[in-house]
Amino acid sequence: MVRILITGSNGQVGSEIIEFLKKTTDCNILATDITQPKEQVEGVQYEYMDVKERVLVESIFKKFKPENVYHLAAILSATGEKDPVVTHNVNSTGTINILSACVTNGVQRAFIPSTIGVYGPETPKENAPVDNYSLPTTMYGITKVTSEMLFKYYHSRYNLDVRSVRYPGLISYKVEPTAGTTDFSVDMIKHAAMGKKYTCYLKSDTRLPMMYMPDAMSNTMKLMYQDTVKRRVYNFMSYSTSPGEMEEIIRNRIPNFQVEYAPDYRQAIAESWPASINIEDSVNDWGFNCKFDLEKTIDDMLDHYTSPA
Ligand code: AKB
Repeated sequence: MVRILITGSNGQVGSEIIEFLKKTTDCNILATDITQPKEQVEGVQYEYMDVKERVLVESIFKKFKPENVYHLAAILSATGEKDPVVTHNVNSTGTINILSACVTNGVQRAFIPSTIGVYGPETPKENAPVDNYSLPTTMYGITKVTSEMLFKYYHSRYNLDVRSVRYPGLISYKVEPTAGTTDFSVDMIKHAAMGKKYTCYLKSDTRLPMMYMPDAMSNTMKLMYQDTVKRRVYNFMSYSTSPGEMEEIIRNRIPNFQVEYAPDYRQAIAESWPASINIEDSVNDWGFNCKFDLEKTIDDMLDHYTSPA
């Protein structure tokens, strides 16, 4: 039974990873976060852990002795702009604390997600290359570039097997995203399912890379189960879409759905990111592939909101 420690376990990705691992692996999971889980998954242990607290992190690792780690605790782009110092402490200090604990406790493999937020305004808008990102303009992006540099350092200096993907906007219904720039995608579908008008904080033609959570999970696990990898970080994206395009697809299913556009500070964040990113290495190196296009994503999301299991 593989011993797996997860940080940020109550978040949008954390809660899905726990479910996915439970279904697909014979594992003993310690789920950690700074908040209580809304629902506890049977057979999973839960513990308070603030990744900023190095001594606490070390002691929990020493006690649990994880073989694999999924470090998901992070402050996302929109909230990140509200308090840059806290964002830096959680995202950068938190990451080095986890990397250090992985080395001192002999962790075999770690997953530390990155983001399209590492790209900045000078990056090509379309098909942004995996290796050539410009300087990000958000604190979230700065901390994630730092985190990529930190895990590459820990890999080359300590031979720690860290793997990472740059997630695009992730669309999911289980735990909603609360703090990102791409959250409109989930909010819009949810409002439509509830028969409510939606006020979107981005302009209708703002295109961003996106992906449905089941594809994000299956591809993340596929990467984690490769014996070896050629790169430490891979790009993930299923489709590039905009609020306007999503509105149109939803309106084909719910004709009276209404959207109003009232861009706020998140527009500048979205405009600093590429509209699409290059996923060739993910496809060629280990067979990245997605089942859900945008229409299928919207249909599946609407189904879950209107007839929850
Ligand atoms: C955000 O919007 O901050 C995140 C991300 C793209 O990393 N969803």
